[in-house]
Amino acid sequence: MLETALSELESRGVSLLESAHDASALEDARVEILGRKGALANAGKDLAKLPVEEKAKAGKLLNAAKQLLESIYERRKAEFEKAALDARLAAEWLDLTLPAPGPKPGSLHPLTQIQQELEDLFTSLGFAVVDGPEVETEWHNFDALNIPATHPARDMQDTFWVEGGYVLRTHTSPVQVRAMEKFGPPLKMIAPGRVFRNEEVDASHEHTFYQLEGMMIDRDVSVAHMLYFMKSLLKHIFGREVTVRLRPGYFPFVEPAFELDIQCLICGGSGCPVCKQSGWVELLPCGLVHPNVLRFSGIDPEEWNGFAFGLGLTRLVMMRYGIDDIRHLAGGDLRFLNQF
Ligand code: FA5
Repeated sequence: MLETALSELESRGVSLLESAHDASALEDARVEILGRKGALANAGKDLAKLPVEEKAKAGKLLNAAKQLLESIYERRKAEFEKAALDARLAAEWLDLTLPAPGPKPGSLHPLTQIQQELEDLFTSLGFAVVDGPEVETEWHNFDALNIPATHPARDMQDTFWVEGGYVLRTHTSPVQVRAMEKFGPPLKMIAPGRVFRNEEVDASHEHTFYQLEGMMIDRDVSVAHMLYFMKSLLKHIFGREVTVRLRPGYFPFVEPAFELDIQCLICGGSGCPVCKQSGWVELLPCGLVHPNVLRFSGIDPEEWNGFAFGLGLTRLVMMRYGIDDIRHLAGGDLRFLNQF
């Protein structure tokens, strides 16, 4: 009786273990057949109840069945372990001979790109590119530009004062003064750079922004010369005619003074937050250098005269690329910068 039962148990075990399709089905089969409370263990209990003379024979059969089933289990377990390892190796395979990806290439900030384009243009026109300090003397930033301490024009450029009579420069115009002092006439120079103002920040105003100063001192310089260079500048940057308007302006260091505005390229002139709904953006104030400014820098205004302009470089970048908020340019957000 027990012999028949054992042989049935053996074939059921063989079929369960052989047909397991994955490691977890194999484990289920092991528990059912070979486990502590499994079919073989139960058969062992039945065997204990047999009379002594039958016990030895049945015991041998049971052991043989156990060995067979255990060997099948071990073989199948090894098969699944190998398959799992192969799959992992295939998934994690790495070609160590491939060249490393290396650092991501960066690109120049749009402000730097336009600054460099303008430097190239103006050097080709015979201008020098000069630089000045960002922490300026009060003299260079204001007084030498015909803006004495009591002049109301100081209020138009409220700034950050540093102890000892220094200011964070409010414009690039002090570089005109330094260039006149250093080189004297005749002079053709541009000065791109960072400037600072105590400013209410909005879509078109930053407290820290960039300007590009231009100056030419020679004999018989006229407004026509000035317009020629400013038009060349705009044509170079936009590659096409853009609508501008020239209107009277006021700066103590030029006389006559003009404001050159560009029709807003964000809204096409219909009005938006960048142009404060006016359709025009202040971009390029300019004028003929005031005789006092020449005199302060040791140049004789009877012999020499000149023009100067102060381009809003950050605003120019906004117009060229259609950037509708100046704050994008200082944010350092790579999602924004990667577009250029
Ligand atoms: C000046 O700073 C004069 N130094 C320009 C000048 C030079 C006039 C030489 C005559 C001769 P203004 O404050 O307008 O002027 O600034 C010049 C330009 O800088 C503006 O037209 C504008 O385009 C830009 N700008 C001014 N304030 C800001 C600001 N807060 N944020 C961004 N751009 C500004």
